[in-house]
Amino acid sequence: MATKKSNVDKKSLQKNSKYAEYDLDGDGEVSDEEMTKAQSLIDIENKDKKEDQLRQMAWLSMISMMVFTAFLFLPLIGIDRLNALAPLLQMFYVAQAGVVATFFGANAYMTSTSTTNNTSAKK
Ligand SMILES: [Ca+2]
Repeated sequence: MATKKSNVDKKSLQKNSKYAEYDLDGDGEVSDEEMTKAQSLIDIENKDKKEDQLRQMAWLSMISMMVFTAFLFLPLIGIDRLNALAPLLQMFYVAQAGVVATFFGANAYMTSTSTTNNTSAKK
């Protein structure tokens, strides 16, 4: 009776489980500590991907402003068309600069909060 109960208490992963890779020390058991470690690794990877994406957006905004400005100086675009599009162009520059400014502002804010957290954790 006691052996039957211990069999019910013992849990195992299904065959070819995607969680089997979280057995980091290879002892055949996925411990709570390994699951926590794996979760924090996933969180770090996701945060890294998110930061990469934000950086790419900021670069794209800066490059698009430069390319667009260079494009406007080409003789392909008539002065009358430029005058007609002036309000749209102003909006474009403000929006792109807003993306870049938000990126730098958010970065500065996150850096200051993480520095504050680190210094308060050391105390
Ligand atoms: Ca293990």
